[in-house]
Amino acid sequence: PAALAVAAAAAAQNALFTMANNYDVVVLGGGNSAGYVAHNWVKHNGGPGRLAIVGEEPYVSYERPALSKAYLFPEAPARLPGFHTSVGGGGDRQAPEWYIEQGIDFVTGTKVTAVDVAGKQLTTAAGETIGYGKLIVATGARPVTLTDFKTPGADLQGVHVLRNVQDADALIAAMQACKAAGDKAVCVGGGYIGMECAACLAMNGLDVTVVFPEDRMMSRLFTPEIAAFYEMFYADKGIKLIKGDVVTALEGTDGKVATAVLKSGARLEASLVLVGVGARPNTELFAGQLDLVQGPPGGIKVDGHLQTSNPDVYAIGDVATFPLILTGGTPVRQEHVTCCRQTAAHAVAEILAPGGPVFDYLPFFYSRVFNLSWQFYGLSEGDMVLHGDMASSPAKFGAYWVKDGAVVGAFLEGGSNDDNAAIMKAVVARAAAPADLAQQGLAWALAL
Ligand code: NAD
Ligand code: ISD
Repeated sequence: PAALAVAAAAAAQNALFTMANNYDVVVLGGGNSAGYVAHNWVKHNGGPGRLAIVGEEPYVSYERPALSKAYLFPEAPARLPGFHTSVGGGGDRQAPEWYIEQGIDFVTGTKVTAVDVAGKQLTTAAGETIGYGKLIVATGARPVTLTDFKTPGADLQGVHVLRNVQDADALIAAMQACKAAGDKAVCVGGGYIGMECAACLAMNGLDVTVVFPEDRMMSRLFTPEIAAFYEMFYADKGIKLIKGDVVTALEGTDGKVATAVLKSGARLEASLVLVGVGARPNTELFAGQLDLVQGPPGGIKVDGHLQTSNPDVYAIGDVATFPLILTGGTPVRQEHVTCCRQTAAHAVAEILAPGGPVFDYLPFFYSRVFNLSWQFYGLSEGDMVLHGDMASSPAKFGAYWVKDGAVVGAFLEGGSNDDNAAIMKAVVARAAAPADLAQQGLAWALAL
């Protein structure tokens, strides 16, 4: 039934559009980035009838971050069409009708199975072809699964990943069944998905254990001091964290998961297993046609104009590996909604008025769980200086990273919009760090 509903949603929407067989600009992939291409196309008067978006998901673009947060809330959860792009970026809520009004064709539920870069043409699963003048690749990334790790039992029923609305709907159904049966849940991975979803599962009244190999949660970004605060908070909410361990097998009966077996030998009861062990960029359609980055961070290589090795093809969002000006051009991929918004804006500006400035990105990450909310800007390099009060309620504390006397990164929990803007400004300015930075704390950034 779920698959039928999805197909019906895509069919109903596609009935609104007539697809031409050639466009000036085609976006391949209908995710978060594609919505921001459309937003910027309209903003820069790209004109009607020139832009098409082709996506496999049955919905026009939406703000993906909602799926691991408000979509899973027990009370008043976010639902489409409430969070279509570009509500998160402060723009119009671009429901299907919006695209029609703007003269942008957005076909959903349509998988592109081949791209002929030399011939400037896409082929869909149904065998239709779409020609383009410029192509914007926005194919995103897909979750790494336990099947990728060849973990026995990875395909049992009850094992979930989270990337799209269908995944989230399946997770919600599993969450309700797990709760009704009085069963337990296990989250695999201590990164964004693992930690945001563990919080939501606990908010829904589930007994949750999170398992990850590192010595602390969110180890990509959190220092031991910062992680200790959030780990204590999770413990207070009844969430158990098993660090330094991995799931080596899942066992079940009648095809349904029942137990997670860990490398340490521990066995955890679980009828719901949520896997958040990273994502891989969707580059396969371009193998042998565009320069791809072999090895981490993977992705499609682009230059400072987001142009790939073929000048008529651009790449944006999670799939694009671009030079980070801040570090002298290190190739990076940033799986983050801010990057998808900014790369989309940059590619559209470049296509409509070539030869603009190069893309200069400031790494930014944020998360919201329970009543907590943090933001991070810049680089976590050099010496870390902690400030603020972790023990206050609500907690308000932060950290600066100081390199060669300048502040190159800043983290803040519990900041207001003004506070967050101030730490960002300090990082952008690479402001000189005073000797008493720890004592001055947030006040230092606010006074700049
Ligand atoms: P992640 O990289 O944030 O975290 C992956 C986690 O899985 C790490 O703790 C890693 O050590 C662990 N892991 C890897 N292999 C494992 C194994 N075999 N067993 C157990 N743990 C293992 O990736 P994610 O949480 O899957 O998120 C996917 C992408 O979506 C990320 O790029 C993330 O940035 C993005 N995302 C961002 C946000 C946000 O910015 N707030 C929220 C959700 C997702
Ligand atoms: O900010 C975020 C967030 O919460 C995500 O899930 O960025 C990611 C993107 O949706 C994927 O990179």
